[in-house]
Amino acid sequence: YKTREIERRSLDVDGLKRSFLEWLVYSVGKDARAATRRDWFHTVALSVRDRLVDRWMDTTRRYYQEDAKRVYYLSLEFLIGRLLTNSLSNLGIMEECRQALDRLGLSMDEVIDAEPDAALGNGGLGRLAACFLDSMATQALPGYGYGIRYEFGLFEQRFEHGWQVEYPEQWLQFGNPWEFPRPEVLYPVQFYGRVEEFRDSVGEKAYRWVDAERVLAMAYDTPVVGYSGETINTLRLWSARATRDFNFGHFNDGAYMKAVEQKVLSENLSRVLYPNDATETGKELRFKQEYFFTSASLQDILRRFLQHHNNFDDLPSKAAIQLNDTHPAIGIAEMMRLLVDQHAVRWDRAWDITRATFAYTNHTLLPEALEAWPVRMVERVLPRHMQIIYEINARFLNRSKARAAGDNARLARLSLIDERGDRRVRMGNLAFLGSHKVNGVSALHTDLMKQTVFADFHQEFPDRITNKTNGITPRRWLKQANPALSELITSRIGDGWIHDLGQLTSLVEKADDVVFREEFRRAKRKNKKRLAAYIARQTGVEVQVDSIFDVQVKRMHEYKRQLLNLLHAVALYNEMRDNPMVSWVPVTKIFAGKAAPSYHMAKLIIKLINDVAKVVNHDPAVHDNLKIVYLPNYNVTAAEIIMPAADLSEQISTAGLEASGTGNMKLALNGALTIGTLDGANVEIREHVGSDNIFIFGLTAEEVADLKAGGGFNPREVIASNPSLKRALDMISTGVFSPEDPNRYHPILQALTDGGDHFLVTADFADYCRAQEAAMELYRDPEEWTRKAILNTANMGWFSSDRTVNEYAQEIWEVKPVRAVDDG
Ligand code: 26V
Repeated sequence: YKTREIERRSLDVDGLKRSFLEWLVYSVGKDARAATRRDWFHTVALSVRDRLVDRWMDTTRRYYQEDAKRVYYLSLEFLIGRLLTNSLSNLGIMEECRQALDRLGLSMDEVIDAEPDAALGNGGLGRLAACFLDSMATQALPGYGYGIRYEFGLFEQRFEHGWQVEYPEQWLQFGNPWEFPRPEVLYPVQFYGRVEEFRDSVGEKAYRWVDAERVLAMAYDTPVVGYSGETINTLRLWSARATRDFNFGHFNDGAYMKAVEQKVLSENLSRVLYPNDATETGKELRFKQEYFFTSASLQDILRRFLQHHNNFDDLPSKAAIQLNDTHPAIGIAEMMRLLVDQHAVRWDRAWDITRATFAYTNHTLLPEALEAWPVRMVERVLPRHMQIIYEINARFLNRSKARAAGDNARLARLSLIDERGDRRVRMGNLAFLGSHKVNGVSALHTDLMKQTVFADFHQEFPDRITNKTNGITPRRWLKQANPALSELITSRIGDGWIHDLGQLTSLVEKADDVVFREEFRRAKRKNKKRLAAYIARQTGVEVQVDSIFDVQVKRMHEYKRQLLNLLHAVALYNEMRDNPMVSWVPVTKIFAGKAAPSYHMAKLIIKLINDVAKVVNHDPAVHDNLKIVYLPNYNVTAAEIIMPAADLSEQISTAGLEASGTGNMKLALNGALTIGTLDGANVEIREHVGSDNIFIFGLTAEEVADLKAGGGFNPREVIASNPSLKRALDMISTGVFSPEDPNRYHPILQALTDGGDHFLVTADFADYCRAQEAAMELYRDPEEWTRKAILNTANMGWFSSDRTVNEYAQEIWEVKPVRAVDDG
């Protein structure tokens, strides 16, 4: 037993090798000859997991013993990706593991590649949550992630004849070696039923939620390894289980089959991640998912708090609950219910405690993305919560300044209930009112929050809105994804940047060092070769490593304007054909990203990109100077190959519509130059990297707002006055790219003309082409391009999620690091 214990902890090559062999045989149940790559992945993951457990339990004990204030990050999404490289790298045993596998005749890269990508999120919002977990653990902050253990992550995207087709993403099919099921951590969550009024022991009115259906939430814990492995935090994901009522009891007349059906239905709660559809509002299952994980998390948080306390006065000084968007905003009402109904706290006191505990992050201003649940549904699914929401609303509106001023229009805007049409609960207003701090995710976005969606609330509570510009973890997005550049950086400035990314500024002077530039280019080239091989494998298209890798990778959405990029590609294609004697800078346009399954326009744009790619890539007239590829199934794993290989980063959303962006940060950190609008965090990226080292174009957010307010924009005039734009659009509309179905793209042309070009693609086209030409011109001068690329990497340190999380910790959560006591 003793030897085994030591074996499980040893971090050297021999110890690793021995524990691989032991795990393979005794837990995976295979011998080395029969083992598949997947078996080896499970073997290695389980061995690595052994080496986390002691420190994980140490961390948990440390927090418990110090009764430390904890942060609870409630998020419907955690876009984690793979964990093997992450764990090895943060534990510092990457090389040891590689050698141990080598001695067994195995390739580490193949083992790494056998891990499925945990895609429990849609895009930026979910990936931000994952970066924050990494940064909290790295900085010894007592942070817990709470979410849902979806059986199916974000759908797998394939192309069939150029059209997006969705397949289920079965990441758990072969088991998940990183998680620990906790069948004893189980909470009931109720739905439906009705509310009874009664008199409590002192004769006051009180309420009881009765006749409700019950589902159980069961915990699965995943360790979150901070850099150096000193702190290991917990991600707790909830899975729906039917209550025992379904399993026992007496059955007759087919009631048995009904009961089993009911069991299956209640377990559907954690079945699948919603793919950010345009049609989510009104989807009862989605609302139930939100309440399911929020209620279980709050019950767990209160249980942990009550281990040390016997009343709730100190809750705000022991727990900070961060709402990642409004998805867990029902938690405000749930906390009130738990305090008032279950723990007999008086309303006013409960409200003060709730507000002091919660904070809310807003991630979008797009009106169609703001959650507003029909009152009719909320009162049916959560009748007691609907009452509580009415009570919060009545008390707030009674005291508000607007009432004093008799401004009824303003009162209607402040209300938690949207009374226009079918009545709806505005979850953003609920989250705002129930929180002591509300933050935006970039400076521009936070300003716009104050001016638009939350203008009235901002007047009412002028100190509540604060900015916390997003960040990304340098461990995954530089150290792990880009070993070539990481090693180069470390060779010059040491490895302190890994936990203190601001140290990259020491590279500023290296931009003028020819040798460093040469090595920087060599690292980029290596990454481009790796991406070129990936592209060939995934799409069959051969791309030139010497071409500009012009990258736009993100969810497909009209406001992100992939269409603008594509129109430039068509215009460039025409120019190349018109002027075959010019020595063109070769360009590879790389697209990747999923469209929501019901977002028809987005799917049509994907098809158009694939159609244009087919024509361009096979046209000998462009002499391979232009290639267009759309990589299928963009996910974290693909991003780790793409980000390090990019030369040009497309961040071209209509100004005012992208809250922050985080892909922009990953690309710039890896030495891509940005071509972008002054939107989201691009504004701050320009401030940090310098306006000479970024290609900015297009209307500003203010100009966009003025243009819309004035109603003065006619896309047809813009098109008529720009021959290259007109020609590109004519080609699309006459079926040059879709001869078998010439009218296929009329909805797109319609949207750009009669539709009013809502996202100002035509309005920004000319300036975008100008910026693209500037980029191509600069690329002719490798020294100058590299100098600017280095200055990007060197000045992106501020965008580490360590900085972001620190700002939250100090200004919103008031939590401090809890480090291991140095017993040396
Ligand atoms: C959701 C929906 C759902 C309905 C249809 C239209 C639509 C459009 C956008 C969204 C996104 C909701 C929230 C979100 O994911 N925001 C993203 O958050 C990132 C992290 O803060 C940020 O970098 C992105 O700019 C922002 O879009």
